[in-house]
Amino acid sequence: MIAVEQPPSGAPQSSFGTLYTHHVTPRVYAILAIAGAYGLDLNVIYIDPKKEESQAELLKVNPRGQVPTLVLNDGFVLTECTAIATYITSQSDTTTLLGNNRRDYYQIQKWLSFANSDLLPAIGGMILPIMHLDNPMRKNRVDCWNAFTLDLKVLDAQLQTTPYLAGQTATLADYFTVGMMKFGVMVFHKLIKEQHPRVWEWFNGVYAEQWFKDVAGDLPLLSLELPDFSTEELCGHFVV
Ligand SMILES: N[C@@H](CCC(=O)N[C@@H](CS)C(=O)NCC(=O)O)C(=O)O
Repeated sequence: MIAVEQPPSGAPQSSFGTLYTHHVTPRVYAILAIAGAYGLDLNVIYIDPKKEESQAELLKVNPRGQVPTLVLNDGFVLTECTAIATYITSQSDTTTLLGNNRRDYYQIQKWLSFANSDLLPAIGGMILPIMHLDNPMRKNRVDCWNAFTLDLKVLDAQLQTTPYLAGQTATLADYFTVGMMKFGVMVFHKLIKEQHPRVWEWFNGVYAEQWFKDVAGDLPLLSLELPDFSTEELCGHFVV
């Protein structure tokens, strides 16, 4: 028998913020359950992605148009389900759900990342087609192109507001993201430089830190003949 541990109660009872979600999304179950168990007064807005007006409401707070999105009452916006789940859980200062020590905490972060970026896409990729539902996963290069260009806009919007992703100083978020972007920049440097000069400036500034560059290596900017990734014609031809 599997014993399911109940989250302890005792969190503050004040109005907390608004959570945007879809009616069915596995990314939100734990967030809503823990918020409920901790008595957080969360206003939940169910977005219907098929309805333009509804989706427009979400786009006002998250240009990526994704759920979950958490908006606190002071206007602070948090996206990414793992960050939201951790934030909601940490509202109880007696919680045991974040482990007993720092090692536990980082193991928990590992499992959140694993479940979100490996497990769920694998399950969705199998089940959604069976249910004849649109598969929002990155199924071909057109999808990836659309996601990438939108992600650049999200980075740009943040970097217009703060010098680094999480504020005034460089953090793990910057080095981690720059590392993730290396090969994208090597191939799409022209686009980034022309359309997102602020992202280009930030990327190069972070990459230039000698201790980072020593590990990440040189950054050759390639001149490749690229297809027009945005064209519909690619659908079906270049499935990856
Ligand atoms: N990286 C985001 C992904 C969120 C995400 O893809 N949410 C889905 C619903 S579970 C969504 O909003 N899909 C619509 C879209 O990508 O346009 C996270 O981990 O929270």
